[in-house]
Amino acid sequence: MKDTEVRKLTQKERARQKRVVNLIASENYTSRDVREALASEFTNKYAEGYPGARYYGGNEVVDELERLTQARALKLFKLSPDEWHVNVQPLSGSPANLAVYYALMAPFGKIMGLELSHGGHLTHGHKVSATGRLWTPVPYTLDPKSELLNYSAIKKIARKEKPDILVAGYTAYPRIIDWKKMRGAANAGGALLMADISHIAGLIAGSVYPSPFPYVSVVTTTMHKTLRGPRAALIFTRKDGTDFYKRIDKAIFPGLQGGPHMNTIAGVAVALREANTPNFKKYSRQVVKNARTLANELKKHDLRLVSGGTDTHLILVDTWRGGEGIGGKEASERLEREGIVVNKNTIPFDARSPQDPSGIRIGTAAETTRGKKEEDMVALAQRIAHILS
Ligand code: DSN
Repeated sequence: MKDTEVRKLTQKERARQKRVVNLIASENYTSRDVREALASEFTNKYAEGYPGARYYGGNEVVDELERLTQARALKLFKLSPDEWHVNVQPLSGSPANLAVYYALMAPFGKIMGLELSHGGHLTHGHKVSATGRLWTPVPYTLDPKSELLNYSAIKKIARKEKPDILVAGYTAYPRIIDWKKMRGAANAGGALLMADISHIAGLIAGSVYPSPFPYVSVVTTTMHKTLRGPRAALIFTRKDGTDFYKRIDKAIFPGLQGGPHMNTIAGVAVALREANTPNFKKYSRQVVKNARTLANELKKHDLRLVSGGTDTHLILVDTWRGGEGIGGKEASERLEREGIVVNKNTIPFDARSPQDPSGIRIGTAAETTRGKKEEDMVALAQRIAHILS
């Protein structure tokens, strides 16, 4: 690279990434092939529209690329093109969720999502997000005792509030979601069920987490967390006789986005192929094994985990313990000083602020990509406990 300033920063960031232990639950390391696709000539091409229906010339190759990416996305999740459509153009997870709401709900329609501080997402109808201002949020919470989803309570709210869309799939929920029960809750309220599997998509692809596809109408996911792809998102829509998938395509373009980032879509295609291999299945199994080991070891060191443990890549640690411990901000800063990067995070029913919440969120996807195994998790738990004590 001739630009010495940017080259130096790139080198600095590469060195930082190599130096630290990365336990950010939503990050991962892409392969060299994914990065090669991101830096390819596809970045030069404008391709507003969809394959076979573009607004610029010279799109014969990107048409092939987009169709290939769609086919790979459906194949990865074992979906038939007769039953499911996939849009591979969303720039990231938030625009993908926005597009679904924009396509399928009238203004001020109701979005029923898990409260952000309980593990939901801004775009599941939080009031500081456009999704909570343009539509009406109907939040649900976790059970205060078990810190798990309470399906009968969710069903009750759905029955009473009759949301347009019920969102399942979270950013800080370490447990299995019972998709069938969520379907039951959606049915009780006459709602469309949407799964946002951004965090768990790689685990679903690797067959270590139950698939929502048999139960839902729409699935959104980012590519860059457990799926180990570039920063991008996908929207899957069931072809159930409605025109929902056509409406979602229109919401992405021309509704909300312009030209798709074709170089990113090339990276998505590469990542989807990588995820459809026995090696990736092995990787996903190891991600969960590592998280379980880390969780069990942290508990041995007397740390309190929200919900008591994990079924996924993700662990939520209550560092505050009602005032006996330290806040999440201090905990994450202490860890970072020692080369362990996590994020501070609210815990369910958190009495503290999101800027200095009661916990930290830990994930094993990135370090598992780097080859870490259970024995490394044992040592890591010891270090974390020592730093936090
Ligand atoms: N940034 C994502 C996460 O960390 O879970 C949510 O948008």
